[in-house]
Amino acid sequence: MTQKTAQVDLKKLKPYGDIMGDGTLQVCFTIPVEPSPEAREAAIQFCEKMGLDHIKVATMEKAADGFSLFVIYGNLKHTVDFTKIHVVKVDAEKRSREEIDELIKTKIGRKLVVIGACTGYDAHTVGIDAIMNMKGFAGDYGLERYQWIDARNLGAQVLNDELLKRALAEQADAVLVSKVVTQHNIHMRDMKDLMNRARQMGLLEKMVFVAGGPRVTHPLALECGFDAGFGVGTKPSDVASYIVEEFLRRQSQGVSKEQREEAPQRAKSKVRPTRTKSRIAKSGKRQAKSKR
Ligand code: B12
Repeated sequence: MTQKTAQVDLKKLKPYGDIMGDGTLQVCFTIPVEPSPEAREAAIQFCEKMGLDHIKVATMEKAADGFSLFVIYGNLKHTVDFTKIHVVKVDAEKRSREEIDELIKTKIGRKLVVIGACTGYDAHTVGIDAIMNMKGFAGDYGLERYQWIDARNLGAQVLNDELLKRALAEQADAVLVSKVVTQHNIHMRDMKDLMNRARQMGLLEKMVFVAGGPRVTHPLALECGFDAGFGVGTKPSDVASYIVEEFLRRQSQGVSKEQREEAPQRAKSKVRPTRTKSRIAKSGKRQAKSKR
């Protein structure tokens, strides 16, 4: 694999199957007709329209009455210029639980209070539990396991107002919000509402706001006014790494509220900048919080 990597044309990147540049990929889909030679031909035509050639139908099976499932291999004609890709992403060095605990202990000297909930009428607790509860997710311990994080998981169906009042009362350093249900964009409405309330309560300066869920992305979270967003496959240590780094960033550099509020607009712009430095870190001075 190492030798093949050396031959990669990053300006004309293609999926890899067997030979560099072959563009081989697998697609799987269902069409709402019974399996038949006509259904197979329809599936091939879909693949041609997707830009595949050398199409091989590996599987055509009845998925249910009136439905056929296909697994198809083909070679993609299209290429992507990898050198021109710019992604707005969470900017934090990935650290282990032990490293994060050590960082908080030595650089902050007190436990970070992290409060989290699945908000609104969303009853999906599994995502926020995966991040916060002791046992964690995919072999990565949850925030409750961190010695220097005081993790408080409020569970599901917590209203925005309630979450923010608790965060204020408990002097939270970070607020974690889980949104799973996205029907009619309810997740975005709820997320924006929470951040508007947080702004009105003067909490933007005081707390790091993080959103997560299967349909949440970092740019979407920025658009809704959050500091960061995490999606599918997130591990607790990803979140802890970000929170501690962001906290330290604010402590050392500070940032003005105005600059911070203007930042989400940038995520909407057509040319999305690569965030080699944090959006927040680049902003001006912010007073480090001193409490407890
Ligand atoms: C389990 C489940 C339920 C359970 C929830 C039980 C519980 N205690 O959580 C029950 C049965 C209650 C349920 C109910 C409903 N559900 Co449901 N449910 C699911 C299911 C099968 C699994 C979700 C899950 O647990 N995933 C596992 C976790 C670990 O993954 P995750 O949430 O993505 O979390 C990870 C990341 O996203 C991220 N993350 C998540 N939150 C956060 C937060 C922060 C701060 C961070 C940093 C990261 C982070 O980290 C996690 C770990 O990597 C999904 C389908 C699916 N396969 O995904 C449907 C699904 C989510 N449900 C769905 C729906 C529609 C409903 C109902 C509306 C159905 C109905 N008509 O009644 C109700 C809604 C009830 C309500 N008021 O919310 C839809 C949502 C569609 C949409 N996009 O809006 C899905 C996708 C099913 C589908 N395909 O239609 N559901």
